[in-house]
Amino acid sequence: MTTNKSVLTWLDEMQALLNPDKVVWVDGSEAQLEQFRAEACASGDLMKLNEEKLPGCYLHRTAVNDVARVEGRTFICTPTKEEAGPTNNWMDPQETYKMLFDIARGSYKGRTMYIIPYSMGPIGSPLAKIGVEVTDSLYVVLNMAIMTRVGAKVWDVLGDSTDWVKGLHSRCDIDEEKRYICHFPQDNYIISVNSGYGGNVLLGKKCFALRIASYQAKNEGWMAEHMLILGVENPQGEVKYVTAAFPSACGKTNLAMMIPPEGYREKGYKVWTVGDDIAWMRPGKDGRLYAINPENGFFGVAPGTNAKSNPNALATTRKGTIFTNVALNKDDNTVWWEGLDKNPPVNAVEWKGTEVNGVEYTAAGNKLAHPNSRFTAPAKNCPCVSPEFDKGEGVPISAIIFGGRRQKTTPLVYQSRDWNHGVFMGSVCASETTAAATGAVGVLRHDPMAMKPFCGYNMGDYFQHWIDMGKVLGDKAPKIFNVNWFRVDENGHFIWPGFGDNMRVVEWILGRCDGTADAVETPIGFLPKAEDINLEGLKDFTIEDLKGILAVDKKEWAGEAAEIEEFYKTFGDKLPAALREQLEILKKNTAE
Ligand code: GTP
Ligand code: SPV
Ligand code: MN
Repeated sequence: MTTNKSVLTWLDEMQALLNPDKVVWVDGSEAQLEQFRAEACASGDLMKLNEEKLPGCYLHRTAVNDVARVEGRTFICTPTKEEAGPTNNWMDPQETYKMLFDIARGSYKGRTMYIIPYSMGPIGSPLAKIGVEVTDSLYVVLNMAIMTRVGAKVWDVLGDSTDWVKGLHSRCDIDEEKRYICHFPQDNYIISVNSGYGGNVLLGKKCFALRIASYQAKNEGWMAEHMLILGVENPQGEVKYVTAAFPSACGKTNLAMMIPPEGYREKGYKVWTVGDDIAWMRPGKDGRLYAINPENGFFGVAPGTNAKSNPNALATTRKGTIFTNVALNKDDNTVWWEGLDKNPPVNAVEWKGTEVNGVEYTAAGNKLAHPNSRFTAPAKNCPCVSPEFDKGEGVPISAIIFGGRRQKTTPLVYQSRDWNHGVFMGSVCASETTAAATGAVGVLRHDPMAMKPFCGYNMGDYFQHWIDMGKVLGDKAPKIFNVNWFRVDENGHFIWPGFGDNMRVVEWILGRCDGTADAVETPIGFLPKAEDINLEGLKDFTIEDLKGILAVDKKEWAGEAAEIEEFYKTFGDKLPAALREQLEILKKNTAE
């Protein structure tokens, strides 16, 4: 398959360490993948779903103790603790290699070692990068074949180069106590043991495309971000692109595939999906910032996805998709999850594998699907996938949007005064935690740029890198915004309708970018006046409701500023002076 010496040497080491019964090179061909699917079904790793209703689709159940990313067991292993910074768990690289190799030693005995060559980004794109993952899991192989570009072509592009990322995954015994997801940014090395869940084991995704890549990006002058990429086509046929960074399970896939409200569609507005989770961005020849999606599929949250909230995502999952930890409808061998429709199947198998009467089971308050159950679907299935999806040079970005789940305080949308203020806005993002990671749900925590779990180096240096990129981009830099779809009323209900109606906010954002939309200056930045957001066709939502979620409460923001001051202390001298200045401005603007 390859004669690359650095690859072959490492694979020899892996084979000696892991002691597999068999070694299989994944070539990416449909014939080989079909054989893998058959084997995975025979072993019970996958279950084939209804071929008529869901052609080429499968169901997988993880171990009950292995259903989400494990942030507490995720480590950045750099020579010094300072390089990993205050937002990461750190361990010493040499000690950690030893510990992990001891855990993995002999763990492929009786199993097959699959070798997966993959490209993050269109193969051969100047923005793409290559990784090699070894795994003992066919589920991982089949998911990687959807999520990345896998196959023999990758070896051709790699040639003799040593510029590739090593990834060792071993399921071992799925032992929680010995579960580790470790990154060695200086060595381009990832090791993941004792898990079989998505973000912990599909090493091209969070481990490479964010943790390792963010470190590479800082050194090489580009950006690796937890962002969707969306194209909005106006009635004149011009397409403008925005990226948006929201924490896990806070709406990236939904915004990336939204269907604009009827009034917009009638006028000729269209939305194109370039990416739903990760953006790699680099200044182009014209000085603007260009983004590619390094992935080739979507690993999306199933619960809440339905024909109304996200019809494009639902359509994307109707063929060639692997479902993880959703419920099985035994009547017709299809899948179900909370929020798909109001009819849970009577003859159901809940996500852990127990047969239940779904109607009674859910009525008693149980969930048939795990809250972090997911679909892995090919991007090419998506009805609104961008024609630019495979273009290696990427798309030019007009606006960068930050956001998160905030029940109060943060308005529906606001714009930064300039780049550095925008970086400040990203750095102080806080959001209520979700089921995408293990641990309590609904706890407000700081999640700068939605990168808290994903930045592979000191977050203080990451902030400085953002400031520096602003200097490189100058007046060609994207405009920066913050949104919050999640303000709630006194009964805890979301006030803003969200989903497709988020187009109304995106329209204002694009209007700000080309100078056609109005705004007022407030202590926290530029906000639309209520009249500046188009509410035409919206039912049960009045301009008074809008005013409520556009309100900026000076007292609340003074409290926020005090809280940010505490948060910023954790970065010590690594906090860029430019951000300290921004905090002083917020304090001054919100003082009585
Ligand atoms: P990751 O894949 O974990 O990175 O998540 P994500 O950011 O792509 O989140 P996703 O779009 O899958 O949405 C997660 C949850 O938020 C789903 O249950 C959605 O139904 C819900 N959600 C998404 N957009 C909105 C919105 O505009 N309003 C409200 N109220 N909920 C939303
Ligand atoms: C997230 O948690 O942000 C995801 C899913 O996109 S995972 O691949 O598990 O990280
Ligand atoms: Mn994500």
